[in-house]
Amino acid sequence: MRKDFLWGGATAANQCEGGWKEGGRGMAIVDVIPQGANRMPVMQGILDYRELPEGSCYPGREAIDFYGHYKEDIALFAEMGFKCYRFSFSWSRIFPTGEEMEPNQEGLKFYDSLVDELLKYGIEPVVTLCHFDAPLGLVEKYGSWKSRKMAGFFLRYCEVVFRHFKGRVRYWITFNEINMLMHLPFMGAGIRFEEGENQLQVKYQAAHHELVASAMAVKLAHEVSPDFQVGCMLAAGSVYPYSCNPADVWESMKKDRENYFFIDVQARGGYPEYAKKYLERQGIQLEMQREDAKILKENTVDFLSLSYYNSRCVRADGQGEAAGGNVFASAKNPYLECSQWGWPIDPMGFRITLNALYDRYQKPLFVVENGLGAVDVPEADGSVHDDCRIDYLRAHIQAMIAAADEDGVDLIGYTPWGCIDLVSATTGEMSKRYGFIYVDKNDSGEGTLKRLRKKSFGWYRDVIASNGEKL
Ligand code: BGP
Repeated sequence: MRKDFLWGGATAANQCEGGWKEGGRGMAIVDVIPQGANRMPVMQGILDYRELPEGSCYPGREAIDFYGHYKEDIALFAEMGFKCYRFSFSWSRIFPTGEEMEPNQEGLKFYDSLVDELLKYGIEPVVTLCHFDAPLGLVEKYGSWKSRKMAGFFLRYCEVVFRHFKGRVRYWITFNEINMLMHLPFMGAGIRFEEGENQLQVKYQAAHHELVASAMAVKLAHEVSPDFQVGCMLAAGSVYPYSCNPADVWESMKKDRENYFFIDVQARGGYPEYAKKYLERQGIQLEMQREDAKILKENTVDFLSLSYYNSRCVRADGQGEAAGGNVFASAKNPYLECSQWGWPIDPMGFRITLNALYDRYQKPLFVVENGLGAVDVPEADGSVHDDCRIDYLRAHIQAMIAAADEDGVDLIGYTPWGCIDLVSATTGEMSKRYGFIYVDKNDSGEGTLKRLRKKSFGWYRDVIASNGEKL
């Protein structure tokens, strides 16, 4: 691996920060996403959070209280030797309702302190501007990304943080897993559907707004500092044909394109022909402004970031078993084992995905999420033996190193997801743990929030120290 490879870890404000009422923070999308059976319909935008029963539990509000523990947590990251740390700013901590003309100074102060703490240890901050997040005020008043106005509010927020953190933060990611908008539109983008609304139309219109906003953010970033590196972010995972039947192969290509669409716009600078034809066939007409095509064309991203948890699989006949636990519809791949949450485990697919993305875009890749969600139970002495996580990460790191060293994929860094246990995005559980650091909190919200080093903690420290040679 290259000597300056950025080993680190990743979290996001919506799932770890908590402190929902601290420091003048405004309400955010995550604050109204409940735990339990209502979670999925709310995230899908088909159940209105204002209709939830009283007493619903909202795990993101406190999360693991990174807000109150960040110094302790960053010290642990430093102990593992992190070269970088990916996290997100909470937009509503900086613009509480989204509409203020001036930022909330207390919010900026919090991130000043967080960023300075990282820099103190020589850890490079990698900031996601919008990780399943937006001020609830903008959701309520404008319908979030349904409205073009959202781009203006987003840009105001970008302008403030770009100028404020210039010289301290270099890597920026615009929208986390931008393609998640198609699957969990409320969680991803604050979209709630009205009765009878054409959902596909709404989603693609919102996507257009985000894509234009992302390109405008790239433009602004480069104006503020030529040093800034701005990336897009894809929930990646190549789609395999279930068989060599050409119908399956064609289906897999179409499925891949549903995801590539976003990155084709962000990295290549315009709507691809297949997407224009698809939208036309679906009867979708997007409202675009005259300058949009130019903005998209002239402001492509500097790098591409991605999450990879698993590959996907598709059958043209739609028959057979579905892969469990997956927000992306996928057929069950008979060659793969699955995690406790039913997500397929496919390290080879990681190498395939990295190669496919690099072949297609020829831009540096940054792996900003990967990992295994699993149950961990601390022993009486406080040790946590998470060997299955080590096995998962070892195999994936090997595949990633092969992609870099044998295939020549240009890789910037690797930040496994949930380097410290945090709230699961899809399930809202604490028990779906990804961390090298255990956090004492259960699914009912009880626990001391105490942090413990898992076995993987020492293992990953050695991986980093040997630049991936000691696995
Ligand atoms: C990605 C998100 C993360 C994260 C991860 C794991 O989709 O970007 O926010 O949560 O998946 O998913 P989960 O938490 O559902 O296990």
